[in-house]
Amino acid sequence: MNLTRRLALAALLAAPFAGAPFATPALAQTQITIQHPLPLNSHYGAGATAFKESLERATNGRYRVTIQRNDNEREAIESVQIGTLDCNITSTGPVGNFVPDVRNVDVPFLFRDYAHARGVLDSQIGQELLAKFNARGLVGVVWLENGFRHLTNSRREVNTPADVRGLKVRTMENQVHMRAFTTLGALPTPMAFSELVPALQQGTVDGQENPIPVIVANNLNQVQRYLTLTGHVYSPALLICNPGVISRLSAADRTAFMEAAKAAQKANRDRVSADEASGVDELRRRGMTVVTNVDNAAFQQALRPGASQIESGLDSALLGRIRNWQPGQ
Ligand code: EAX
Repeated sequence: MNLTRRLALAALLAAPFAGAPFATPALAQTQITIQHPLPLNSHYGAGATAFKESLERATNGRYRVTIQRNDNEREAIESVQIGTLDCNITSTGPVGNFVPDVRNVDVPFLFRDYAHARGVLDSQIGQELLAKFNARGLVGVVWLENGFRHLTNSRREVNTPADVRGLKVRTMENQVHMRAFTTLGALPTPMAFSELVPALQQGTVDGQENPIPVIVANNLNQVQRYLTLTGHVYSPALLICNPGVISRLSAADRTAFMEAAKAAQKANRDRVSADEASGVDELRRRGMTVVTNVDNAAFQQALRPGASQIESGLDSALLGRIRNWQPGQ
């Protein structure tokens, strides 16, 4: 090889470093993916977004959070459990199939109002329930909120428990809820949220039950005509993660992670409160017939004959603690 060619080759080999400062290795970045079943513009999306912004800011971008929609909560929990998904936000509906103790918070009319529900879940009682996830290959990171569930259907106005009789009602895959609707004389049909709208469109079911934020965010008014504000169940939600996500955190990053979880809880609950304040009027505006002055005591009375069945296998002492909980406890 002649001198010219050797000099050209040497110049070529030196070029990448010539004048270029030694490229500092890009700071290692950890990806965390969170799935949830609703539109980003929803009470779950608000929580996920707050988590993302808080953690990315607190770690100067060393953590990057990706938010995805997956409207099959049970499948998402399974993915978190086997480790193919980092975290998900879900209502407690399907969670009792993974962490049986969680079924205790799904009992109809267990929580008096939002203050009672939030107070209990933020108390020692809530922490004890979160600790139950560890033995099941999951981490219950923080309690979030879905809201008080109300009944919708497209067959008739529901004013009293007797009006529920004979309705085919989609429920979550939750034994406690299914037993409650059976007690009311309905025909409970459990299915994942991902199957709900097609089932309503095809008439496979007449109705469903969900909190106002879910009904509004998913435009269920397009497939349901009547809304009855039964408030029959308070539906908690959760941020659940794979244990590996948590165990890989340094002490400092774990603090940032938990602060992000609290930010998610605040944003989520604030959005539920906002949707509760405006959602019923919005659904009326969209054309739903809304029954507001519901005799909740009549629905509680109608469920009493089934109470032992509904609460079968649950923790009666825990249910008593929840019912008797007062602020400051
Ligand atoms: O968590 O499945 C349901 O009805 C849930 O309320 C919904 O997925 C939000």
